[in-house]
Amino acid sequence: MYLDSPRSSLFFLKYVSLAALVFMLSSTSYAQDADGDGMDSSWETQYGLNPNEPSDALKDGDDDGVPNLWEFKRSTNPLVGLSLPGGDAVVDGSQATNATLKRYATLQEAFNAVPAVVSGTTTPYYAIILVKPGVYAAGFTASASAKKILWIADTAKGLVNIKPTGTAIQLSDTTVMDGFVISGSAANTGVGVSVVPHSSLGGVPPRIRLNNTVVTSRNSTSTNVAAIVPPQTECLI
Ligand SMILES: [Ca+2]
Ligand SMILES: [Ca+2]
Repeated sequence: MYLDSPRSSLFFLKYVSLAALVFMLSSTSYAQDADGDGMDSSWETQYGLNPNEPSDALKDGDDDGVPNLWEFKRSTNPLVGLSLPGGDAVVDGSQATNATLKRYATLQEAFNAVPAVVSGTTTPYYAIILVKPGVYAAGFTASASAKKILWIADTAKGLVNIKPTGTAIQLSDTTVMDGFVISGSAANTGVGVSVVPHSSLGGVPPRIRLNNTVVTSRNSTSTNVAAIVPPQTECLI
């Protein structure tokens, strides 16, 4: 059904076949992380990353849509585009939610469904959610739970447009979003992307990357202005 999109097809197939293994694809144990970016120094050196530069964690050297940090946490190769981890949930607004299939009608349901930690541990889990094309009338708020999530818009079949009336998205922990259009309704109220650090981060702003993502026509006080707040948050675009 997604065969015209090699990247999303592989992603989807891996999602189906590896869903049962998702909790096993977790933390590879390495000894040292000199720059504190979540990736072990020896792994970074092995794959040509900089073990003394934390900003490479959210970059995507092989352009497969999966940032280096997720490649490390999910034990895939950051230099090979066909080496992809399995997804944890699919959002499809055209179909009813079916938790057994890990398919959800809304972004919030998918956020709520993916795990925050590796099963049976306190180790953070790096989840991946694929979002099918469509106009989504509700975004999501991540304030309730600290979760590290990669959101990938499946743009092969069309636009993935998050278009609610109020604030579209509130992020509170490490997040990468790739391929989205976040736009305002006619009322044009609310912020596009709001960042509120989760209490467990001790006031440290989470790392955020919006890749191939457009935020437009959203602001709480004026019209036709994109808004990402607060501006001091580390945010790679
Ligand atoms: Ca690094
Ligand atoms: Ca990658």
